[in-house]
Amino acid sequence: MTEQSRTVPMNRAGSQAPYGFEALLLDVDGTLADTERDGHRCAFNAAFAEAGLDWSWSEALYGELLSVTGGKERIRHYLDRWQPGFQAPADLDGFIADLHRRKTRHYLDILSSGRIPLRAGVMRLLRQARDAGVRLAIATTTTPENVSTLLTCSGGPEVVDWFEVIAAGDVVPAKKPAPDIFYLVLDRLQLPAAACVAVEDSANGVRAALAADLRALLATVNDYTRNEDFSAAALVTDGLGEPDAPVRVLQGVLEGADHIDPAVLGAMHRRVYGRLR
Ligand code: XBP
Ligand code: MG
Repeated sequence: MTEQSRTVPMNRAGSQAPYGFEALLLDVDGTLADTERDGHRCAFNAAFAEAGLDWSWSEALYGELLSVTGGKERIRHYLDRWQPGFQAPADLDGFIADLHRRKTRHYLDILSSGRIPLRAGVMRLLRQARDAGVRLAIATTTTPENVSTLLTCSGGPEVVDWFEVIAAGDVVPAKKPAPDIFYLVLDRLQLPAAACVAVEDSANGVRAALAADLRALLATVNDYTRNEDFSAAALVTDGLGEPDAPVRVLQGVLEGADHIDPAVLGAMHRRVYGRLR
């Protein structure tokens, strides 16, 4: 089965819309795990060194480069903006693709070392959603193999199959903030946006989700994204939290809860759509 869509047995509960929504659509980088600073950034730098290039993306510079989604697109943006004098080879696309293949190899090594844990609450929420019969899907800009390796190495070998759809990377013509990847997931799930909840970590991701009319949208910010514009998200927190580690609410309401679970997401969904969709 390709990465874009998987058919797995109905969730354990086998029920539909247990909390008023049928599917949970999750972003990967920055949402499931803080992969950018110590993962992707280090892999890019290792690829540059391996290719004999004296480029090195600092944490600060990488924070600026994250405004461009997609690793290949990010390299091209870096060349245009920060290396205007670079003598690019005639086949620039091929040069960038080769650098990105090298980067992905280094990134998979980093993931396989287990150095990038899932964010607090992610496994709990996935289990709770799955047990409640909420369908799970991924909508990400990153390379498909990065997703399965992160889920396997940081979640467990069984976690990949919890996702009915994994839509990732170049499977769509336009990456976030374009809505394409979310449209692909909704199409594979055969669901309207109003039947779903989405979770993102960046302004690009929020824009992409909202452009796909996924208005029941939680943003869980991180160090790279906390100063971005999340005003259009239904709920903004500093993460998913845990029962013994309350989240901080940056926008919206938790109605007495102190961490994100399917009931909180269902309440957010009801606030957005009302009881009747
Ligand atoms: C984040 C991205 C990705 C990663 C790098 O994806 O924009 O491009 O930064 O991964 P998302 P690749 O937040 O949508 O999960 O180099 O494989 O693109
Ligand atoms: Mg992200």
